[in-house]
Parts: sequence; structure tokens; C-alpha cells
Amino acid sequence: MIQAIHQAILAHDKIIVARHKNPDLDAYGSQFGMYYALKNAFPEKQIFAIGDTNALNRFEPFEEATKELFEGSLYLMLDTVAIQMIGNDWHTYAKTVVLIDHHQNDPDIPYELYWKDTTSSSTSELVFLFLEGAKIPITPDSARAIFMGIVGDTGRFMFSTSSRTLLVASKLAEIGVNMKEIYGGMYTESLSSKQMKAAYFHSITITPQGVGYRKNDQAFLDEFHVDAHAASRGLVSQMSGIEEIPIWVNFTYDKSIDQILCEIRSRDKIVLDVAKAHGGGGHPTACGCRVATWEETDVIINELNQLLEETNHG
Ligand SMILES: [Mn+2]
Repeated sequence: MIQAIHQAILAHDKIIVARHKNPDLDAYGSQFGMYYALKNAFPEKQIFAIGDTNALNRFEPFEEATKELFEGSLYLMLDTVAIQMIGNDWHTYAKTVVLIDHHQNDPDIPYELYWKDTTSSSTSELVFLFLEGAKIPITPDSARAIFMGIVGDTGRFMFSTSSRTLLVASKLAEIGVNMKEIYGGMYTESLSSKQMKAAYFHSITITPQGVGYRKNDQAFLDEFHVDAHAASRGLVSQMSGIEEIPIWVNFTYDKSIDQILCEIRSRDKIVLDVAKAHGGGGHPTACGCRVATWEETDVIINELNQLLEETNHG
């Protein structure tokens, strides 16, 4: 697969590197890890990074996507294979589509090549393996992006970290990533952010079965000036690592789509089927979905309760 993707890159003069909307650090890391390395290796090609931006962008601004930009292009879509996650149909204008992803979902983006590796910590790890396998030099700025992506998706090498992940991290360290700078940027936060987390933490609910949850309504988002996506993804980890809470879920109202974002996490129990039953997806112990009503969030809580009851009695 690495050679086939390499051939596709060689065969196109225009390459567009993209990832899912509302990017997390793995989306950014895989995108810019690829982008910087390709720009360096192929100065004669036109190479673009496109997508929406947010507070996590530690890289650079994006090229504006137009129909003309996509004409004759190779479209590298990273860290997702779902149209719902990219929220546009730019892929229909590309000449060739290549998907690289570590999620479980089945793709609904039509593609020429699809590299799927659900054992990978992150898409950033796959980008490293691709560049190394294709003998495309990994520049310092590419290495920095990839390292941030891996750290983001593994929670500083806590989750889904294999010996290969650590080997990749070691090779990135050899290239010269500045870990102090990277960790400083990723794990320093404002006082108001810390205060929001304290308020959040003090108001979580735990069911008798051990499902921890919180429902973040618009009033909560307004009080702390936080947007729905930041609250949804950013606060769920506040309930991790608590002995009494083997499964936890964060519900956040997103007024831009008039739906409730659900982030489901678990220590060991596989919770992905619950997310899938509500139209979502992700990883076995870290997944999500969107629902239309608060009543449906109660259904999810009940289903998670049931998973724990099966363990307790089975
Ligand atoms: Mn990822």
C-alpha cells in the first residue's frame, strides 16, 4: 500500500492534503506531517493543505478550496473516511482520492486507494510509516507535526500505544523534535479553562452501575465562553482515571446543528456498539455519536448501564 500511495503522489502534479473538520491534533499532525514532507521532497509539485481551523492550529493557514484547485488533483484524506466527518463534497472534484485512517468505520468517500490500520495509535503514526517506507525525508517541521499528532491521540503515550508507536516516537526524537516546546504548547492552559474544568467536574453524575456523565447545555457553554466542540472533546477526559467510573460519557448541545454531541469513553469495556447504534463510530473504548434529543442521551446512559450490569452479573 505504501508503494501504491507513493506512486500516486509521483503521478500527480497537484496534491491536496486534507483531514476531517473540527480537527484534533492527530488530524492536524497527520496533515502537516504529510504536507511539510511532500513540499520539501517535491518542490516542483503544487501541494496544498485545506480545511477549517480552530484553537489547536499550531501550524499555518489553509489554502481556500475551490473547484479549480481540485482539477486534476490527488486528494489525500487523512484521519477519516466518512463524508459526515468532512462535511463537504470536494472529493468529487479530485482526480484521485487516497484515504489513510486508523478508525474502524467503513468508508463512504469513493476512493482509489485506502490504507486502513486500526492497530495504529494515530493517523500521524501511519504518515510516519508511509514517509519512511517511501523514503521521503521527514523534515523537522514534519516530525514536529507527527509527534504532536501521536501525543494527542495517545494522551502522552497512555492509550493505544504499541512498541511500534514508541519506535516511531524514538525516530522522531532522533530527527530532533523539541518535546519541551511541544508539551508546553499542548498542556498549558488559562486559569478560566481550569476553572471551567473544576465547575464541570463538580457537577458530574454517576449512575449506580458506574456510568459517569454530564450534560452540557447552552447555558454552560455561554458561562465559560466555550464552543460545543471544545467542550465535547476537551472535557470528556475530566472523568477518566476514576476508580468508580469504568464508563463515562460527555453530552454537549451544539446549537450550530441543533444536535447533542456524545463522547463515550471506557477503561476496558467495548462501548463502540452503543455509539454505532446511534449512528456514530470511532474506537472500541473511545467513540462518539450525535443525537437529536436529551431523551436519547438517557437511552445511551441506560445502554451503558446495561453493559456494566452484564459484567457485574455475568
Ligand atoms: Mn486520529
